[in-house]
Amino acid sequence: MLFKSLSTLATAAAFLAGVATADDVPAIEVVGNKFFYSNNGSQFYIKGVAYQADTANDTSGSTINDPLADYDSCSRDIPYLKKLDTNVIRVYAINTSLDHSKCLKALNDADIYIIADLSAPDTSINRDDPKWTVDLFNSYKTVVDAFANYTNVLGFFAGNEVTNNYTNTDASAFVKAAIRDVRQYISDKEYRKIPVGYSSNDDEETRVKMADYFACGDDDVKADFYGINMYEWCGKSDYKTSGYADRTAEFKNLSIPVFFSEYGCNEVRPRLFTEVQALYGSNMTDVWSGGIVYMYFEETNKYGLVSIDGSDVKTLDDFNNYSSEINSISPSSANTKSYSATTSDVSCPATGKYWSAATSLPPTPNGGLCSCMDAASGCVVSDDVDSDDYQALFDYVCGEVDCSGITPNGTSGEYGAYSFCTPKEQLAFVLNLYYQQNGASKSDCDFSGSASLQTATTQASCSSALKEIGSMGTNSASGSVDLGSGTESSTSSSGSGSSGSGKSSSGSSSSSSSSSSASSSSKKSAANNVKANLAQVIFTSVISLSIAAGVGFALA
Ligand SMILES: *[C@@H]1O[C@H](CO)[C@@H](O)[C@H](O)[C@H]1NC(C)=O
Ligand SMILES: *[C@@H]1O[C@H](CO)[C@@H](O)[C@H](O)[C@H]1NC(C)=O
Ligand SMILES: *[C@@H]1O[C@H](CO)[C@@H](O)[C@H](O)[C@H]1NC(C)=O
Ligand SMILES: *[C@@H]1O[C@H](CO)[C@@H](O)[C@H](O)[C@H]1NC(C)=O
Ligand SMILES: *[C@@H]1O[C@H](CO)[C@@H](O)[C@H](O)[C@H]1NC(C)=O
Ligand SMILES: *[C@@H]1O[C@H](CO)[C@@H](O)[C@H](O)[C@H]1NC(C)=O
Ligand SMILES: *[C@@H]1O[C@H](CO)[C@@H](O)[C@H](O)[C@H]1NC(C)=O
Ligand SMILES: *[C@@H]1O[C@H](CO)[C@@H](O)[C@H](O)[C@H]1NC(C)=O
Ligand SMILES: CC(=O)N[C@H]1CO[C@H](CO)[C@@H](O)[C@@H]1O
Repeated sequence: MLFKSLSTLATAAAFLAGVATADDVPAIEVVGNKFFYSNNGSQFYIKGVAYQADTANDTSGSTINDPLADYDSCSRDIPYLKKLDTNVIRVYAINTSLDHSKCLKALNDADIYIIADLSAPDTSINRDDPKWTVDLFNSYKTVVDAFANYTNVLGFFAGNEVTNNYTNTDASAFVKAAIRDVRQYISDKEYRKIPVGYSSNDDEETRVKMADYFACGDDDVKADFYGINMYEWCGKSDYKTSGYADRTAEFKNLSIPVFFSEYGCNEVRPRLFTEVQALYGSNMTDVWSGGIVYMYFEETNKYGLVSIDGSDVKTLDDFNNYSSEINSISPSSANTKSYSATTSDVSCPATGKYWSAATSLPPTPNGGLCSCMDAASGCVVSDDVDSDDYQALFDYVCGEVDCSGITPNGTSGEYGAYSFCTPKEQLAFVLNLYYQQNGASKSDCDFSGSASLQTATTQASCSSALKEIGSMGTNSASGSVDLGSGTESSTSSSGSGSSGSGKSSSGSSSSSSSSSSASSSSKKSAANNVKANLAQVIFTSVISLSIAAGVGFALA
């Protein structure tokens, strides 16, 4: 008993310290283009099942049916997942205000890992209007925070099928920025080095270029892994006819792990899952790290392995067929002790008709900078304007002034310095620009009552960044000033005319701790943006200087 309580104590202590305990499965790590168990260096193949009910219903504004927040359900299903030798489940949307500890622990005890999507229906990058914003980054951070302590979290997807054909490849620049920033966040928080990747669709024209795009570049911008949702093998196909042979040839140069982030064509039912022998056989295992069958739950789209009726689980033909296939594989196994990566880094895809995402990525969202700008604006949107009416204001004002400062462009690689701010903050920026350019009289800040004057203030910690960015918002701040951690409004937005006159705090030596929290990598990318935008800045400045009498902001 003494022995037991000692070990319980040790476990409790380790738990409190956020350290892996003996009961925790070993973390999975990436070396070259493969996954490995961190404890013994054995290769890890994903034998996965997509596990989330009602994803088809997940439209914006709907409630997330969180598969890891309901212990009754996950504990009901784990024995069935084990019958399929499942070692990974993929979950698509998490509600971070719910508790996931019981399901994560139960999955850990069953040696099942999780790959979680960071986005959710209301919080994702929109391919038709892509942005990488402070709000979105914050919501991705909360998913990372909720899962980071669990060693059975294999990784995160920073997006699923965002770019889906050659008409919207620019959206991939924003997803790649999300990967860069989430990886940096994991490092800044001193979490375990949890891999962050992307899950793509399988579009003929973009699939190779997209994989290369996510895998290319410096270590601090590359994805840790790449998934492709693969539905090419239907019914009784084979390695060549299905397209798998061609895909394997196309992906063999990737220097990061690649796997099927969904698979299982259901054009012929019941599904036979004969592709399992190919995927885990020697034709493919040098290139691919396994796959995730779509999906556990039977729904109207007829992709289920089981149907659920309350606490009853009924296995379907697909379950039995997949079970016999997955339980009969024995893929070859590499080991980190003898493995050395054979693939060198791919180069970024050339741009052309079918690929137009810039390699210059959007800046790291920085809420502190937005607050600085907001407070420094003399004209802002009135508080009583409904956010539904913001677009009409943008449409009007951006017809009058140059809105580059709030506009991101993933094709040209030019991103306004305030393109990650909230719509309200962005309105302050453009309304103020209009106000300044038209002579800064009260009537230039009205817009039928939608805009109002405020006393512009610039805190000491803001002034050099605002100066660098310039009145048009088209340059970017170097990382040399501490603008806070990037969480919402970390600098007190002394917004509405707080007594202390225009240039208020400039003198006060409060110069908030200069320990630059801006990471070296974001510094580097900020510096790159400065270069990328310089030509545009010069150009814009020439035009705008003649219009804007002086500097639009209250610069200290
Ligand atoms: C993770 O571990 C850290 C360090 O012990 C702790 O502060 C934090 O609350 C834990 N987070 C979760 C979500 O359990
Ligand atoms: C390595 O560790 C994993 C996890 O404990 C285990 O499943 C696997 O069998 C081990 N590999 C070898 C070769 O012992
Ligand atoms: C999701 O949609 C399907 C089909 O439209 C419907 O049967 C099901 O009840 C919906 N589930 C939820 C949770 O709304
Ligand atoms: C998340 O859970 C909370 C608490 O149950 C609930 O109020 C909220 O609506 C949920 N959000 C989503 C998007 O499902
Ligand atoms: C590309 O995808 C969008 C969004 O799904 C779709 O509306 C459009 O028709 C597609 N275009 C082509 C050329 O496939
Ligand atoms: C893979 O790399 C080799 C050697 O650099 C090259 O010849 C080949 O074209 C590449 N294949 C693909 C699909 O990019
Ligand atoms: C491996 O490739 C060969 C040559 O294309 C093919 O004949 C064989 O069926 C493939 N093996 C599997 C398991 O698909
Ligand atoms: C983005 O830049 C490209 C290339 O410079 C240009 O053709 C395109 O119109 C711009 N897009 C927007 C939305 O401004
Ligand atoms: C390959 C295989 O296992 N096929 C089976 C799939 O399920 C159907 C229906 O149960 C069986 O008839 C097949 O033999």
